[in-house]
Amino acid sequence: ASVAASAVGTAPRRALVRRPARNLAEGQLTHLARSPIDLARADEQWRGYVAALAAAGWDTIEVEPAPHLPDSVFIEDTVILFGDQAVVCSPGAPSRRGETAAAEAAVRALGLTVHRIELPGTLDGGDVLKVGRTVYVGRSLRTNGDGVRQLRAILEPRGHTVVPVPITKVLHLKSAVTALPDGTVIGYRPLIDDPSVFPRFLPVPEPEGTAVVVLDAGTVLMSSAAPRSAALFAGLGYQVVTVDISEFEKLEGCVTCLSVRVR
Ligand code: CIR
Repeated sequence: ASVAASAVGTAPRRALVRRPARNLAEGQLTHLARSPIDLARADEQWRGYVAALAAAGWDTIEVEPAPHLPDSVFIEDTVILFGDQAVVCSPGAPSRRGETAAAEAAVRALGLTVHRIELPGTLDGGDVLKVGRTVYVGRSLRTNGDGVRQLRAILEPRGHTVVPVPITKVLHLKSAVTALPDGTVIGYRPLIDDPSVFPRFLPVPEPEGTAVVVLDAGTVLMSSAAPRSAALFAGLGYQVVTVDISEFEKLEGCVTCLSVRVR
C-alpha cells in the first residue's frame, strides 16, 4: 500500500529480526571499551528499529528469542540470503555459535535452500556485503580463509563473484562499508584498509554513517548518530530514515546487524 512497496512491485518484503537478550550487556567487545547498557532503552530502540522497517513496507519475522545469548540481537551475523539460497554462518566468536540453530530453522520455515559454513571455517554475516553479483567478504578477526573458501564454493557456481577484503581496523566489513541502492560503496575512510578494492567508493564523514539498510530503491535506514552522513545521502536524492541505536552501537553493532532482509 505504501509508496515504498510499489517501488518493488508486489513481492512481499520480509525481514528476520531477533529481540535483544536479557544479558545483552555481556555481548562481545573487540575495539570498544565496555560501557553500561540500559536494557530497557535497548528494548525500546529495537522496537523503534522494527517499526521503521514496518513503516517502509517490510513484514518482520521474529526468530525465536535467545534470552541468554547476549549477541543474538545481531541476527545479521548468523545467516546470509541470496535469493532463495540461505547460507547459515559459522560465527567466529565461540560465544555466538549457539545463535545459528534458530536462524537456520527460520530460513527453513521460509522454504529456502540451506547451505552451511562449517568449522574450522568461520564466517560472520557482518562480513558479507552484496553489490549486484559481487559479494565482498571481510577477512576479519571473525571470518577466516576457510570460511571465505566455503562461501566461494557455494556462491561461484551460482553466478556470484566472491571478493575477499582484508579488514583490520573494525570488527566486520560492514562496520566499515555498506552500499547505497545504486551500488556505490560508502564508508568512513579511517576504518578501511584499502578502499581501492571498490569500483565506486564514497567516503562519509562519520563512523556511524558507514552503515545503511536499503529499504527500497530510493530510501535508506541509518543511525541517528551520523547527521552529516544523513545530509550527504539526502543531497544525493535519497530519502533517509534514522533510528537511535545507541545501546547497540556500544556493543559494536550497527543498523545492518539488527535484521536480515529476505529478497
Ligand atoms: C559482536 O562482537 O559479535 C557483537 N557485540 C556485535 C556484532 C555486530 N554485528 C555486525 O556488525 N554485523
